[in-house]
Amino acid sequence: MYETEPTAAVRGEPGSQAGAKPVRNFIDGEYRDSGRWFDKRSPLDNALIARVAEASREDVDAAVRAARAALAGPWGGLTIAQRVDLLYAVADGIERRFDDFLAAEVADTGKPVSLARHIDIPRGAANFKVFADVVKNVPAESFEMATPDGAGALNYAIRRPVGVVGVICPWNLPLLLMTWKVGPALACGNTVVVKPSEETPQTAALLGEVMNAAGVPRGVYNVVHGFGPGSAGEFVTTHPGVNAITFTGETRTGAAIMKAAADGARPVSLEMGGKNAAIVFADCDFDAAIEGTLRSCFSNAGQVCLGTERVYVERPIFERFVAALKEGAERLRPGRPEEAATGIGPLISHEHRNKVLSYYRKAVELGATVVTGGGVPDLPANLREGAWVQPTLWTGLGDDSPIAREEIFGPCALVMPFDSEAEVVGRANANAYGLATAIWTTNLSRAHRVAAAIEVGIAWVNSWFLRDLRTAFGGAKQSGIGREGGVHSLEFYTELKNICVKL
Ligand code: NAD
Ligand code: 6OD
Repeated sequence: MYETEPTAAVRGEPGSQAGAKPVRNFIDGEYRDSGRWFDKRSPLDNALIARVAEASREDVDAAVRAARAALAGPWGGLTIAQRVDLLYAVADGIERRFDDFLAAEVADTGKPVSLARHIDIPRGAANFKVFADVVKNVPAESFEMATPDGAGALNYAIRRPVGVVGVICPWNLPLLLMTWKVGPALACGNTVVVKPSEETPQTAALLGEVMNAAGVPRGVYNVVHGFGPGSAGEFVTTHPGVNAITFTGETRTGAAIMKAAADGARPVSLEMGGKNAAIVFADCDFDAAIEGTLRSCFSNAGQVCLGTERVYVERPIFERFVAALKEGAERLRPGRPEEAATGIGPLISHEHRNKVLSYYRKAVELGATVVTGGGVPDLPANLREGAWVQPTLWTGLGDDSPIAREEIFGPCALVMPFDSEAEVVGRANANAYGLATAIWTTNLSRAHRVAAAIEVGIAWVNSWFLRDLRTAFGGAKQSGIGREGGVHSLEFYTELKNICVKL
């Protein structure tokens, strides 16, 4: 096994180094340096690719003040139609600079170009258009009311922005997940201070150029780089000028953010971890279930919150299913993002690889059968310094093992047999998380029954990660608080005000 020092983004001295691109904070419509810089290394080969300006408490304060000024000024004065036009211009700007966003996202994550081209960047643009359409088209409620004098009263509701929204983002789908929150926040008339993951600073920074080119007023979109505790993440979430916080990331981090938000009783929307189960019944379309399960286990090197890490397979097809999964996993070639044959990229960092490999070791210690993988792939010399792991499948462990209970967030899954519908529903639900599930069956009644019984926010039947952005998205149990998507985003990003008029 290849060993190296952890090389997640680390703090460094101010300044820039040869070959490393400077990535700056974007505050009040301008790119700004700061007194501290940290390194961003490529997950592919550990090369230093960027030096990132770490925002100080003062920088975050400047960003929040700019966001408040924009609310009170040019942004707050726009009509919905004017805001909608600007958000369409932002989406068009992302599409015009598609290749720049693609290059930045692939450089930061090492993910295959084919994946980022089809998912990350198009969704970055779509997130602005969809929520512009939502605010344009969704009415608010009204109630006519009888009164004793017979004249009556009319109640009607209007929506107002919540104010400055802090947006704290993870590294796995950086542009997609950031715009999934910034799109609706701006559509509703808020301003934002975004804290991208320290691992993936580039696309959030680049979006500042698009905002300026589209004519979005200064201060509406701000980006502050840095880490969590003692850094920009904490400075944003504890800032009293931030009115609401929307977060995507680990459950433990979400809990820390919730505590910070308690000061000032500020609302939070939390999209957090998962330990998602796929449930494969013997009557499934076998090939479709294999294709979908391979995607849900291994897309983005398993770094998708909705991804499958527990696969329950009905016993009559268990051996055949495991064999077909193994064959599919072994077809996934690790390689450079731009190569057409590349089927899987690296993990985001050596720090994350150390975590994933610790589970690979633990599975063996616990007595798992390693069906395939379990280590680090053999790679050409120019990639050996990267954060690579093999796609891995295990059998032979039960639901009580940490491999079945804890989120690993790597390209791996434990495959387990089951004998009845009631049994598998109980086992899938016996987990602290409740984000997503994928159910594979041709029995329509069973599909509806099981989808209703599984304790998750999102259940797919005979598909996975098929998204209609008008639908509710979020997690049950420890996977999240609140729902975003379509009109549900309006619940978080606006204050609904009732006006009662006595006639
Ligand atoms: P993370 O929680 O480590 O970090 C997320 C963000 O929070 C980063 O920007 C980080 O700098 C910041 N942060 C960390 N500590 C903080 C603190 N105390 N205060 C303020 N900010 C802080 O998550 P990650 O490793 O970047 O992402 C992977 C995790 O995200 C996985 O658990 C995955 O399941 C989850 N995720 C969930 C969803 C969802 O929709 N439910 C989507 C994507 C990822
Ligand atoms: O598709 C989305 O809107 C979304 N929030 C996906 C989350 C994926 C998690 O990694």
